[in-house]
Amino acid sequence: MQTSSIPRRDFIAYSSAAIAGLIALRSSLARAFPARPGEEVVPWMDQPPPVPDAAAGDVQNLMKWEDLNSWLTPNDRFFSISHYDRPVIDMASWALEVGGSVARPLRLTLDDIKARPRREVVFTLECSGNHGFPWVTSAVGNARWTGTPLAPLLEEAQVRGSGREVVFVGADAGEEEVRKIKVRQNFARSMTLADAMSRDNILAYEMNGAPLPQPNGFPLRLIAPGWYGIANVKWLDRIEVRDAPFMGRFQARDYVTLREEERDGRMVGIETSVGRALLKSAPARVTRQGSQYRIIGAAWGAPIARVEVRIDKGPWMPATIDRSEEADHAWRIWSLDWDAPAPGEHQITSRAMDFRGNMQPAMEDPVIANKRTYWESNGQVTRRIRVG
Ligand SMILES: Nc1nc2c(c(=O)[nH]1)N[C@H]1C(S)=C(S)[C@@H](COP(=O)(O)O)O[C@H]1N2
Ligand SMILES: [Mo]
Repeated sequence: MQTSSIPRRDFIAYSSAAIAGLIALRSSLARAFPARPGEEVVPWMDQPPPVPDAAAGDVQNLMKWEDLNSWLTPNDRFFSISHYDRPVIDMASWALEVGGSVARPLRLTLDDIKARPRREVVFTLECSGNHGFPWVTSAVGNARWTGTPLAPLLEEAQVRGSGREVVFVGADAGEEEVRKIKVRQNFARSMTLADAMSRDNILAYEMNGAPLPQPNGFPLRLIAPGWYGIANVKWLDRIEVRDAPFMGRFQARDYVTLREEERDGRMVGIETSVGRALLKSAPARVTRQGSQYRIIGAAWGAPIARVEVRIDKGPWMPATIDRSEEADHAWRIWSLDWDAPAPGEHQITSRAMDFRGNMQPAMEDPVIANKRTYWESNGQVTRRIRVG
């Protein structure tokens, strides 16, 4: 599977390279992106509208897909989303607390956390609202996150037998109303104890080798690879083990998907909390070198086996997946050469397939068409472009 999907140009290079040279080639490919000297970027015709004023505080720094030219998203080009304030943490008094249903509560300064074992993970973080509104189509980015594994910390705190959920609490807060009662609440999200204990989870203090930027959660955030953005709590302040399910706003009242499903010929509305990431892809940019066009995109949300591209109403064509940079939870960059397209307007759609045989759903698929809320919009993305 792996071998048959190596792009042909790479395969030719591999077979003619000496073993020693192969290692050097690998590391040079590791910096590659499907770019050609002197190419120009052809902008999409269907540009997203600007972020509305009412959401401009929450959603910031959305990238322009046409600007995507690296596997890792630089920190200054990484989007940020916050639902309350964006707290500036006073490091003189900050410490992470681990408490609740634990036998040994912990209190750790940033230095304590940095002194613990270090682990890094490259993870593509997407907001589950991405493509849910016309103005948010690029709330996704790929970064190398560094921190300390979460599981040993929970083990040290000795979770009691009754503990079933782990709540991650941010320093940001706002006023919420529950049955006419107003209460100030911190941003918080939970996971089952088993999910929290996943070896993938880290408490991250670095992003792409720099201290975590303030908009992305300085000094510390949860990085939960394989989960939508919402689970990756920023400005982390407290980790609390609870005996009963957590029902906070961003767990149980918002970031909830309402979908109608057929049951014995009737439609039944089912609400689920947004959690694990879903298989997705999108065309990112079209480049041009004379009459040679190339479509480049990204695919993420699951281990990507295959990406196909459709131009107008034509056949689905396999894209070449760049395997030079691979990480379990990171997006794959793909490309398709498009030689001498006819002048005029064209539509470009991509669809991703994972190694389990799942396919990114079409927009008409009931799983998307019968979804009533905007979260988890992982339907196939179509972009429009003018040639010539
Ligand atoms: N404390 C806190 N963490 C948070 C949020 C928030 O509002 N407060 N927003 C979440 C959402 S909705 C997303 S999509 C991701 C975005 O991460 P980023 O801002 O680093 O891109 O952070 C998540 N973590
Ligand atoms: Mo989000």
